[in-house]
Amino acid sequence: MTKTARAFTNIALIKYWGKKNQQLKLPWTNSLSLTLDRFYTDTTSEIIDSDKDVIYLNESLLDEQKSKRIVNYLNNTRKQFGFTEHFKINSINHVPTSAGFASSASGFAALAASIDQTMDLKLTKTQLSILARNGSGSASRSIYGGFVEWIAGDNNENSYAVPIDENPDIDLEVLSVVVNQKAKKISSTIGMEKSVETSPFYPNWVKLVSSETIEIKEAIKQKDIQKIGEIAEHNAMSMHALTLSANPAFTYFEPKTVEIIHLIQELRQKGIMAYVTIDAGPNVKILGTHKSIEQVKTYLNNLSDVTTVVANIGHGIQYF
Ligand code: 2P0
Repeated sequence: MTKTARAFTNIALIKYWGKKNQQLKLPWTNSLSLTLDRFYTDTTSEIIDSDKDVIYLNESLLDEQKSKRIVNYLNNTRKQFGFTEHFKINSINHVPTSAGFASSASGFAALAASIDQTMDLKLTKTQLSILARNGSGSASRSIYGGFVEWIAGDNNENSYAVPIDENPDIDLEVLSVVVNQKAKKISSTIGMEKSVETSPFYPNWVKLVSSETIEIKEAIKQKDIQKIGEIAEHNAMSMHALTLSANPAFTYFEPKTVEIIHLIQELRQKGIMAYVTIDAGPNVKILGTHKSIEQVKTYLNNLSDVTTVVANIGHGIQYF
């Protein structure tokens, strides 16, 4: 029986923004995320009698161009583990583009888990995190549920995620606010490369991440949602400052993104506890309690052209 591997996506509270090794996807800094329950990828892999992999995404066969990244990944995995089998991969993304999340985190985490299962590699969670990272950096964190830290490391064996608290008893929700579903002009891979190479603030970012990671871990331990939100918002804004200070400068923000940032600042003045975090795109994620997120939603309903989806804390890798 072919088992399905399910991985959930995650939102970084301390962002991963810059690699010191492109091939292995070794980051310059640690990062820390929250796994979410609403968005996930289900993947199966079957061994086929062929010298080519066949990849289906959402039930459509991918052409050579579109399957290139996955086939390269499978080639590297075959080389690394010393097997020669090829696969029919079936991957269903329950990460609607309408929710404004990238699917590479859940996608590569589910693929790594599925290959481990099919080839009976018996990888530990740490080894699985490394294998997921080789596909996409943020995927290393989707092996675990709850709060997860990716330890930067400096080689392929010591760069992996560790769980901070997989089942936190905390009233924290994430509201995803979609302002634009178009594909971004500058991929995160290119965006982080430009930031590392040209932003004069990059060395400061490395220092900032190291202190904010310590602070947010303490806030998580204390279940201090206000502190978690303050740190996450500041960290996200600092990441976007790297794009604005790159040369040439660029930004993922659109007018609506800025409008929502201002709205959340105003709502805080009114006593509503909500904070923003933004990835490599224009969509905004809002952190708050169940009550404050309900309040934020009523204000956002007055804005035109935005859709919202609420997520709670999600699990690590599952098989069924
Ligand atoms: C993160 N992002 O920590 C950061 C914050 C986007 C902004 O990880 O090049 O798809 O495949 O390792 O993981 C998105 O980048 O990049 C990302 P690659 P990835 O979630």
